[in-house]
Amino acid sequence: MEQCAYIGLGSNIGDRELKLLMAIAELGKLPQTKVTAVSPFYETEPVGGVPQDNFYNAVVRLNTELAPLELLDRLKRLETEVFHRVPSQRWGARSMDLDILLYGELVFNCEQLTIPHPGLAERRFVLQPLSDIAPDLVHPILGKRIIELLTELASPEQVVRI
Ligand code: PH2
Ligand code: MG
Ligand code: MG
Repeated sequence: MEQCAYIGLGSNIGDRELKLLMAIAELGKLPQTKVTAVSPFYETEPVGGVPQDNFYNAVVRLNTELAPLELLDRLKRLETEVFHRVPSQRWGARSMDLDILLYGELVFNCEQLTIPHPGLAERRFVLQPLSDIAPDLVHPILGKRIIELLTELASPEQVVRI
């Protein structure tokens, strides 16, 4: 069955804007998947305490028939095969990070994958672009709209629309 999934994109190595554009094109090439919305791009302060360059972040909405773990496998393959991502420190710099943020109203947890993404509600670099394309979407665990989560967020991290 076709589902609506939201993917977080992030890059802080190389030509970050080009990488986001390439990632969106690659997502559009996935089988049984269509890109149905793309957020603006943001330059964002790195979160997590590791000194590193600013990220570019964005969020994409997909309509997909891929099951969550199939989608995860496809995203991991894009990260390594197209963007040559190498294993790095947790929270460290990355050529491309593709995270499943939400998948319909699914609440799911296994060793490799947690949906909704556990950091979603605390990260301005996710909530800001997500609220640009889906302000009224309700978080399936917290029961709040994305725009509310963004408004309530206390964290001072800088996100600047480019
Ligand atoms: N991703 C991380 C850690 N910190 N900070 C920003 N600004 N943007 C990210 O995409 C990001 C991060 C781990 O995935
Ligand atoms: Mg991530
Ligand atoms: Mg990731």
